[in-house]
Amino acid sequence: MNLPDNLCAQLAAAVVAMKPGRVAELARQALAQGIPAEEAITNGLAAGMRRMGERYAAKECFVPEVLLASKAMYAGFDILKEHVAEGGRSRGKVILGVVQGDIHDIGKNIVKVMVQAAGFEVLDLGRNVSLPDFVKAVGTSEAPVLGMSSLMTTTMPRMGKVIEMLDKEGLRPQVKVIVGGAPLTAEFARRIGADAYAPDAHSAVLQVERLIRAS
Ligand code: B1M
Repeated sequence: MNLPDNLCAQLAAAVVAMKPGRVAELARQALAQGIPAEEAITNGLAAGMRRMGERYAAKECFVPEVLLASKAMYAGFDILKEHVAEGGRSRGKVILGVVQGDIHDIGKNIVKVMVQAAGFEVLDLGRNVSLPDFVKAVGTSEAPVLGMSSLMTTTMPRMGKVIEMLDKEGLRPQVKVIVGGAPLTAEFARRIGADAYAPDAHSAVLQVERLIRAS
């Protein structure tokens, strides 16, 4: 049996079981065994939340259980995020936020930690961010990359609206836009005029690196 994989599977199972104490204990065990924090977050915590999403979609659980699972997820995340390898000197600034009407920020918070770990400075606007606030942040921060997250089919079109607003304000040439979130696809990102799409936190880092190189 591959022990690190097994520990990640146990972490995912403890998230699904909604057990914060067990998640915290397993997170510490993972670190003690030398499993990289990034791996425990991606293959353990995020995998557990993905599984919870499938259970919710199949009506095997309901909102209170999902909330308890996310509480358990954060019990591990708070421990592991302190151990994500630091990237050293800032390689550039990235604005991140979840679009207006959407409060799903677990994925965005994971992306944030991974992007910071890769050495980028993150200006985190939080969740339910109004469209003008994204535009204002681009104008005032002069960050070369804007990242938007959305978890709902009802809120994802707002990413396209932000891009249109950036265009209208003459700010589009100065910023590359990356989008992500479970319901998105590369095709959707292309259609709304984004410069990049990432299906997970690891590819988000690779895409941000590519965008910064191109800016
Ligand atoms: Co809600 N929810 N939820 N929810 N929730 C979904 C999204 C849903 C698909 C569930 C379902 O019906 N099957 C559904 C949306 C349907 C649709 O699309 N229209 C839904 C709904 C309907 C709702 C409510 C409306 C429910 C209600 O009140 N009736 C309500 C909405 C409130 C609002 O936003 N206005 C609601 C509430 C909640 C909770 C509060 C209970 C909780 C959120 C807690 C929080 O985030 N603080 C919650 C949760 C947890 C979920 C599910 C179950 C799980 C989401 C999650 O955390 N995934 C979700 C089901 C699902 O997604 N299948 C669901 C784990 C996370 C690690 O993955 O966020 O995908 P994810 O992030 C990944 C990648 O997508 C990517 O990297 C991340 C890490 O690998 N990524 C990026 C994300 N952002 C990125 C940005 C990037 C790049 C990559 O670049 C910038």
